[in-house]
Amino acid sequence: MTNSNLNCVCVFPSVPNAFLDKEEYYIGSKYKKVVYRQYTDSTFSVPVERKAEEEHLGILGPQLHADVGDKVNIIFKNMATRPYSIHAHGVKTESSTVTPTSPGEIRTYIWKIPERSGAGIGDSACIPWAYYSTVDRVKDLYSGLIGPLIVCRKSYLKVFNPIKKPEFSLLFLVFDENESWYLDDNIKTYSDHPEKVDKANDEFIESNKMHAINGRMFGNLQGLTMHVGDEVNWYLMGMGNEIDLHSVHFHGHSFQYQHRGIYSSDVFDVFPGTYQTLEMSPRTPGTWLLHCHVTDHIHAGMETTYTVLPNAETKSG
Ligand SMILES: [Cu+2]
Repeated sequence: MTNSNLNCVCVFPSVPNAFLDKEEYYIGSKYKKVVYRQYTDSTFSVPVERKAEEEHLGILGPQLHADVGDKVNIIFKNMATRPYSIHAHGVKTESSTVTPTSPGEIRTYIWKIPERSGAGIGDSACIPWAYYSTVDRVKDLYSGLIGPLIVCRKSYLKVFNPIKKPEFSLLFLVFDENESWYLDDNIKTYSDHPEKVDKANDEFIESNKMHAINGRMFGNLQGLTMHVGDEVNWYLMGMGNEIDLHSVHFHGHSFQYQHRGIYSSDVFDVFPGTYQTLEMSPRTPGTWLLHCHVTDHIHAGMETTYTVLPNAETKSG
């Protein structure tokens, strides 16, 4: 374990930029999205309140967990205004097509978790996949429908619970709001002069590319809080376009990852459609920068912080 970045000076851009400013007619920093959210039962009357350890998920749906060999029933109600679905990368379904669910409709999606979806010999015990909507994979994703599915080795949960590791899922994705189903809504709601918007204008298009971690930018992703002594799993998820080549850099701590061997680093590259578990043992209390290392993406806001609190032992010692 190395702490080579302990002395980094971390500077956030102090001037707002093209992505956040509304100027004369841009949309600004806030967009209407559609999201996956959990309910207490199939009446869909009471939403499950997010706990502190889930706050970091931001725009993501809930962290779903399954073991290899499990059959997962997802009861899905579409409360949005256009057809959507839910399907996970890496799972087996009975049909080769995923049936869309119309607004107001309830449908059960069944996911089987085959051996091949679990960790390989050289992998961490739990590995992330993504679930998303497949009615229009591109537009549904950019509209906001995505979440993490964590697949663990068979019986891993039984063996290791109740010693639960803190788990943080991070999606590095430039949300291209030009591709969202809600672009017209957003122009109408948030632009100060919707009538002046030219959707083909290059600067307008650029202003809608939101360089986000879990849908949040410029240090606004909250809830990445852990303690000295924790064994933390970070689940990195990559999605998107050719712009979505992200070098995920943690200040303050290195992590370990497995790929036919165990490696230590503090940077890990994610590409669209790739997922990776990083294991970290935080030892140094503080608030640390966590960001994409691509210069353009730093300027555009793909950065946040994580906080390591001292544990009781450290405090008394
Ligand atoms: Cu990046």
